Amino acid sequence: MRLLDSSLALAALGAAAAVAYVPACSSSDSHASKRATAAVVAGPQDAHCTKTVTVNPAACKQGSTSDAGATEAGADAGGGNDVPYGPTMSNAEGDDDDCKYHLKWSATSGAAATTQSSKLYPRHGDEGGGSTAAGGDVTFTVTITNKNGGTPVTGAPVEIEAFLDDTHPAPNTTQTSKETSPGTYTVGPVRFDVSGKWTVRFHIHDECADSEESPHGHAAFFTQVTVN
Ligand SMILES: [Cu+2]
Repeated sequence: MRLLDSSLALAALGAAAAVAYVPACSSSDSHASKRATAAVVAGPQDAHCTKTVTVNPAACKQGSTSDAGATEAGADAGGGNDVPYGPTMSNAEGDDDDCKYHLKWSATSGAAATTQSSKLYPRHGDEGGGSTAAGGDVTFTVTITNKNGGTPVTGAPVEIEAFLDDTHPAPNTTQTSKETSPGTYTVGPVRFDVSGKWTVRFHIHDECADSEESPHGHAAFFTQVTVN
C-alpha cells in the first residue's frame, strides 16, 4: 500500500509536471465541466464515543505490514457490511469511528475543469470502481484534533473516499492533501457526478495498521451534493 501510494504520488507529480507545459485546461475538457456544491447535512449530534482512545504512534507498524493491499481491499470491498466502520454522521463535526480524533469539516466548490485527466487513486478499501465521469470538483477542509487533550493532529496523511451508495463511488481524481495550519488540511479534489446525499469518509494515517491505538482512523459524514 505504501509502495503503491508512493508510486502513485510520483505518477501524480509527473502528471502535474507534464500539465504545466500544456495550456491551461480549455473549455473542451469535459472531465470536470460541471459545478458541485457539498453542504452539511443537519442531524443528531454525534455522541458515539463513550471513551477516548490515545493514539500510540508506535502502533502504526504493528500487525501485518503487507496487509494493506490484500486484507483491507478484501475487507472493505464495496464499503460493505463486514467493515469496522461506524455509522455515517451528520453535521460538520464528529469523532472518528475509533474515538481517537475529533474532526470538523467544510467544503468549497472548485473551479470547473481544473483537471485534465483522472487517475485511479486506490485508497483504503477503494480499489477502483470509480469512473472518469464528468462532474464538479469540491475541496474539503478538515481540522483534526486528538480527543485526548484536543491537540492538533499534525503531519497526517489525509485522504477522502466518497460514495453515493454501495455501487456508486465518486469518479476518480488525483487527490492531494495539504496542511495549511497545524491540524488543518485541505484535501481534494473530490469529484461528484450526480446530486444526492453522499457519504464522505476521511481516512487519517491510512498507511498505518488499523488497530486499536494505531494512528489510523476514519470518520464519515453525510453531505448533500448539488451538481449542475
Ligand atoms: Cu483508512
